[in-house]
Amino acid sequence: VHCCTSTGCRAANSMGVKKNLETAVKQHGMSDRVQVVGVGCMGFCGNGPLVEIVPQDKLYEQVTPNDSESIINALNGGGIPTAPEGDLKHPFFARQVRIVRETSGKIDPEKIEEYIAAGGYQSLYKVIHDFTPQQVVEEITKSGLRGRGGAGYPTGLKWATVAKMPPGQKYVVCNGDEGDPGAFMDRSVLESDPHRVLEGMAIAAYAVGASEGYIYVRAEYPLAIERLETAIKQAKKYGILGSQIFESNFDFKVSIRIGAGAFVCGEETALIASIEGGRGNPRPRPPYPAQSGLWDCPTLINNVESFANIAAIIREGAEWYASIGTEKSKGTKIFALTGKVKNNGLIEVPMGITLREIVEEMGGGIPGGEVKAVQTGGPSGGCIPASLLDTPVDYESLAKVGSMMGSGGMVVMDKDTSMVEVARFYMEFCRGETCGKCIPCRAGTVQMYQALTKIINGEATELDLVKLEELCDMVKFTSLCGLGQSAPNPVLSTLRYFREEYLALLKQGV
Ligand code: FMN
Repeated sequence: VHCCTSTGCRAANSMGVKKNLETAVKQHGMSDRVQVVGVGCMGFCGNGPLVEIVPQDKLYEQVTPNDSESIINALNGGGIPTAPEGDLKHPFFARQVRIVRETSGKIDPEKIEEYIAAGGYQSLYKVIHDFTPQQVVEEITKSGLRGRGGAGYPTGLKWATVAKMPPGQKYVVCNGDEGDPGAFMDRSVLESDPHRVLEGMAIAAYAVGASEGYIYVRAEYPLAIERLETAIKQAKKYGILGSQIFESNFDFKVSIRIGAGAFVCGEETALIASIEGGRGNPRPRPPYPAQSGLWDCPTLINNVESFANIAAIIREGAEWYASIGTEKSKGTKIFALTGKVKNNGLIEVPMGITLREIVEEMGGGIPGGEVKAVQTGGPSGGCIPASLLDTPVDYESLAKVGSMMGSGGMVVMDKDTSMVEVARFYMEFCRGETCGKCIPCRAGTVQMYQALTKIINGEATELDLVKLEELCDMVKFTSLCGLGQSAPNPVLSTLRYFREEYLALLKQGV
């Protein structure tokens, strides 16, 4: 009996459900046949707490502690569970292709033995014994994997750059800062399968010649931190992290660094400054972290989901991975599907699937309503109108329609949503999160916020709208880092597709 113990279900008291399931198993005298396992995220977070009966493939949703007894009683051949039964054949589950999340919700994230039993750490063993570091870089390059942290930079190319730097101290850093509103993919991966991320980091370290690594996780993710700590301890005990891994000459140790909840600290140069103990401010690039990063040493920084793809690529081969997705966007992507859509939660889908398939088939559409827009890419992304729902989800197509893949937030909006309010919401976020180091972003986000408020209050004229557009361009092209460079995107995309909503709020005259 699998019971989700990740943050989403925990918030709805899945720990109470698990405790009562355990008691019921004992009371029914089934302890010799039935085991209650606390597993990671199953993905259907909006309908939690979730309980799955394996191997019967039965899913129960919105389970309360009071339902637990009836679930175990039914297993024992008596009665029907009082919790609603879910449908594992629903497109929400059936259309997923699980690579990163292949064992999420299926194993106990606090037990390394379960990860190993599911094939975990075999890829690390394989590269250490059968691959040269250069062959690992070539394999990742051939797979076509691109960074899942937002920008989609080719992972193999980044690894090659760090590998080519002269031997000496190098670092591998995992970016688990995940600050976008509406995004919780990386939290779920860290909570549900911490060893998968550690394995990816260790393979990367072997490939680029690093012996030390850091995982930067935001303090708002206490369960992810706790499970990572446990995972690191267990891996050390098994000789999988530390010195002479798998009795080879390869050493790799990993430490956790806890962020204090600043969105800008997810930007790679700010993240490096934060790990070094300084203020999390970005700096101009070049030099890129791959050339000069942590303590001026070559540093490989990848996102949680990027690292979590690595073990499967090594196990199944680059060609297999490259056969999934589109010509330029390979593999799968996890999205946090939220907003007005019926089915809320995490989905892992092949690149190239359309927004319509995600929102209408998997998400079940908007009950009794119509989709007005889908926001992707968080505060750096944009709002895509319903007329473009047939857009394939890949890096290039999303950029073409004025949004971006981003890290995986996907918020569905209905016709009651004011798009000007949406633009102001993201601008309020950026205004609060700007580090203040460069003037365009520090002053620009405040001024854009003020301009949007003036429009919403019905006090702006057409001239104010023109000024807002000029301001967007200025901030976009002159800010120091990606935060400012992309902060105008939600305004620009809503102006592009929903201009009439802005115009309707303007007062006459200049
Ligand atoms: N990348 C992440 O992986 N997680 C984040 O939370 C994150 N936040 C960012 C916030 C800002 C303001 C900016 C400009 C960038 C952010 N990035 C984030 C992107 C990182 O700078 C970097 O590109 C990424 O970690 C590289 O990993 P990847 O190649 O695997 O995507």
